[in-house]
Amino acid sequence: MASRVTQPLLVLGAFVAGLAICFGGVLWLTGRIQTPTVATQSSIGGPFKLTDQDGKPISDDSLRGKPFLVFFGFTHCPDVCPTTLFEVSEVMRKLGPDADRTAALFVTVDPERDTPDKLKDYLSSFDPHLRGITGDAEAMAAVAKAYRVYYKKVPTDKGDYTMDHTAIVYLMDKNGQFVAPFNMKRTPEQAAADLRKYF
Ligand SMILES: [Cu+2]
Repeated sequence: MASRVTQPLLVLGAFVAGLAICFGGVLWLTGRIQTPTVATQSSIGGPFKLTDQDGKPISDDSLRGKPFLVFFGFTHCPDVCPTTLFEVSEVMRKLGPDADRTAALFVTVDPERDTPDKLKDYLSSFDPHLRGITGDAEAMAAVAKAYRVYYKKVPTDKGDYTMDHTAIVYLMDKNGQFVAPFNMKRTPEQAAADLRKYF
């Protein structure tokens, strides 16, 4: 299977390691990064005005003062997204009451199917601090671009489709500035302790 990658990505080694594409339940890592454009940290992320799983507006402004995690995915994802959301939920659980001092966004790359209702239903299986983010196709394309997230619709056999997408958890600081990819390959305790440093 040809690897499906990607717009110019980042210089950070961690990003290379973190670039995972989820397709048909298979997680694979790829080292095929095209000519890197040098991305400064501040060039990742940025302003957005979208809709959460309750149908309420959510913007970067509304998150000011809290460090937050951002993960792009889609509710029909067979493997990578639910795994990651489970891991993020564990981190939130370890934070206890302090989880209110942070936020975790699950931003859909499949707004066609991931309506607020669908996101709400899906996220009911995970920690309540997770917020599902959707919007129209254009707005989602813009936010994905801002985070340098690659995604692509891939038809499946039955006339259905799945999505390839970048699967990095981004850590943003309380000013909404990108810090680093958030390392999920450690215990929830360690990850929670790391996140606390940005309160
Ligand atoms: Cu996924």
